[in-house]
Amino acid sequence: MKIDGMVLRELQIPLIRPFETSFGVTRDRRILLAEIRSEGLTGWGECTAGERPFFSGESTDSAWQVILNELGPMLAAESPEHGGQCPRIFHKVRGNSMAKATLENAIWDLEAQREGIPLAQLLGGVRETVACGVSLGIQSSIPELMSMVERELAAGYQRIKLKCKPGWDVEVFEQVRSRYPEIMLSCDANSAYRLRDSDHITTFDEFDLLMIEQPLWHDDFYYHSMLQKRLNTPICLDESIHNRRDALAAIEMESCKIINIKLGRVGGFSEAIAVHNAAQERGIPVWCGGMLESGIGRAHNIALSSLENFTLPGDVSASARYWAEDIVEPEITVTSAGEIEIPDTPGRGYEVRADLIERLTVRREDIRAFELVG
Ligand code: OSB
Ligand code: MG
Repeated sequence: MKIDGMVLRELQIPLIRPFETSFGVTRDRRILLAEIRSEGLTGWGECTAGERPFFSGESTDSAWQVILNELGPMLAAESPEHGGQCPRIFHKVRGNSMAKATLENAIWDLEAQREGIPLAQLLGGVRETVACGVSLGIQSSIPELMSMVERELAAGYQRIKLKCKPGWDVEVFEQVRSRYPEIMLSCDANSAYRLRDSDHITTFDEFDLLMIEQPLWHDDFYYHSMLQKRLNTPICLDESIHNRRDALAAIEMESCKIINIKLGRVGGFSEAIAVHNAAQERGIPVWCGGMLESGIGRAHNIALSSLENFTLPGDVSASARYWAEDIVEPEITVTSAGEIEIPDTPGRGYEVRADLIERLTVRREDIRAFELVG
């Protein structure tokens, strides 16, 4: 398709409440959006990099630089027909998967509109609804957390995930589990533990958790496989999985029994589908992770979650949990059964609010096709 223009923007949007993980607190998001125009249509992509390089090595600023100076010009030079061509177009750039996903996902978004089919269908999705869970950050007290759990269960969410770290774990699990013996409960350490904590982590088994997400190092498979041997609770890997090969290695080594797929972390829809398929063929369930996205990233997560092997509730939840006003309409809502209906209209299925995006934009730059070196 002929690309008529590409724009990169940074939006600054406060979260309605701070989100705390083992690696830090996020209060205000700095979100990059790519807008790719072709033949009267506009595809949108959202960058899921954090403000600081604490979840992965990428940040809002690194992605801005890599998109403008490297990936954007490569894409402009190729004018791909399909989102699936993007990994080849970008292959010279190592890493920077969240920057790559920003552009690749915008191309898929555009392609679905051009074909006049829902993005979920273009991806090969088969589901009509997404099962939704929530990820609850570390709170200043257990009673505060308990009231959040109560509110989210009342709203219908099917699974509660508790962020944890040394000092915010067993006591918290004990209280939540004793009050709610039957709920689907999991935890996410974001790499907060070390191998010497293995005995401690095995005590999590008594809380009947659905999974323990990324307990050890962000880049590890081997020590997770050692830990998994000692645990009854399944380990789920998030940070460690960047592509299909990582998924295969983790499955082969028995480093995990469940995989969290995040579009940004794996570099976009193509690799997300490849990870999904590899896991499905080996009987490993997957679910869709979240990165505190605005409505555009959220719409893309919803479409991805329509694939068959997304059998566990994702961290895909309502816009109103994050934003006073979302940049898409309708905003994303969850039913009292804890589900999001996957749109059956062409493209991403949620309109962008151009006026609001303009108001929230703090920098904007045209992506240009430079003379490429090498
Ligand atoms: O590990 O899943 C994670 C947010 C930022 C960085 C990492 C993670 C998260 C979440 C939030 O858990 C999920 C959401 O978007 O609600
Ligand atoms: Mg995680």
